[in-house]
Amino acid sequence: MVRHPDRPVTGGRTLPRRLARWWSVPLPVPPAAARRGPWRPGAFPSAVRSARLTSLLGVALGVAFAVCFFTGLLSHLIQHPPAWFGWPSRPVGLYRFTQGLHVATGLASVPLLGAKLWSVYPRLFTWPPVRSLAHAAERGSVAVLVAAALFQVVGGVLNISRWYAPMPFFFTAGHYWVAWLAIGALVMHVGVQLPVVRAGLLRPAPQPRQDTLSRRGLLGGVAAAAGLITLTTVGQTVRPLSGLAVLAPRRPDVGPQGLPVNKTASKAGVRAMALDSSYRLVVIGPGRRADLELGALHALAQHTVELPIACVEGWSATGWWTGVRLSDLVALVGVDPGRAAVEVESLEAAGRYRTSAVAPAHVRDPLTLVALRLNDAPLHVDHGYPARLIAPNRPGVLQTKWLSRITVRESR
Ligand SMILES: Nc1nc2c(c(=O)[nH]1)N[C@H]1C(S)=C(S)[C@@H](COP(=O)(O)O)O[C@H]1N2
Ligand SMILES: [Mo]
Repeated sequence: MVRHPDRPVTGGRTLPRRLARWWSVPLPVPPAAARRGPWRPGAFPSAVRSARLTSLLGVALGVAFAVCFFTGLLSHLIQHPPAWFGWPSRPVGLYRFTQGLHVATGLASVPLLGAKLWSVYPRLFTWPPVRSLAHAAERGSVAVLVAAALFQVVGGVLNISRWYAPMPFFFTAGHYWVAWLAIGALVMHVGVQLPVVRAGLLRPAPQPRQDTLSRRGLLGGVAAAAGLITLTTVGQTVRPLSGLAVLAPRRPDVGPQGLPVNKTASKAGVRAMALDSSYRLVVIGPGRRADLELGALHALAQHTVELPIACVEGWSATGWWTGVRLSDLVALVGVDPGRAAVEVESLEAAGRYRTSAVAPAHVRDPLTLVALRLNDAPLHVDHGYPARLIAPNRPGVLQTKWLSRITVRESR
């Protein structure tokens, strides 16, 4: 389109331009008499609130949310891999690190989000409440962001505390989809607020009034709260700090054989079957099948590896696992372990974690075991006796316990 120099850029006759004008047409201001309560001028006298404070908190929260989003997305992709996605089996503790970071940044967001909402909530009561449709849309997107952020942080904390009653939906699916909503609204919010943040951070900090909490004091308090929460929870996955993990929902060293238990054999309804002497592990290949009783499994070459269980909930614990290499079982049914994909099944009749897929990288890794022993003793029934999968760099949910069947197929 050729733009004539003296034709104004806005105010043309094209439909988008007319819409844009209509979109920002000022709406009528409600009568002044309606401006009461929190809407009256000067209803929020705190001198601590400022564009600078909100900007600093916003930057910290933005970084925490970004890290939390990407580590969470990674965890989702590992558990539900699309065709283009491959997750390596090394380094052994990579998932332990990324998921520890996911939960740690989520927990650190609690005080950051609280302070950020406190610093901006007077804006809920701007006057007039809606200036134009554009203004209404912007306020609506902030409402979505706040609701989604609260949903993610509160839901995440409930989940790691294993308190599912307030969440009458499948947590993982809700947490995943609302994460996209939150990150979309966050990107929009950052786009809209960037000039404000820049100005807020470049402006010199104004002198706080003497009689109130200082801005520096508030920021210090928020940083201290975030630090304290991190210090008292991160020990659930950072072993040297486990002594400080007083607020962590799980102690990484409490449980049978010194490891936490996610779901007990009784809860999974497999206890009797797991302890029955007629137990067999069935390995099925494309052309051959092996039914292995416990004695036969013990008669195969045994290997011991040091590997962590790294739960999606953010706790992790290292054990010494002894058992048969998965690649040896694959070879037993005549498939080249270098080119095999596996599905393992548990004795559980139902439940989300009764099966898991093992991708070729993990199948051929010599550290991937069908473990029969833990820390130099037979596996405790709650840790998956008679046999469980343990593989390097894999979420806990995929370390299937009480194995009953292994299906092997050749991969391209
Ligand atoms: N069959 C089966 N295996 C399972 C589970 C399960 O519910 N059923 N829970 C998984 C989860 S979420 C984790 S974190 C690990 C925990 O293993 P542990 O209980 O031996 O510590 O087991 C995994 N294996
Ligand atoms: Mo888990």
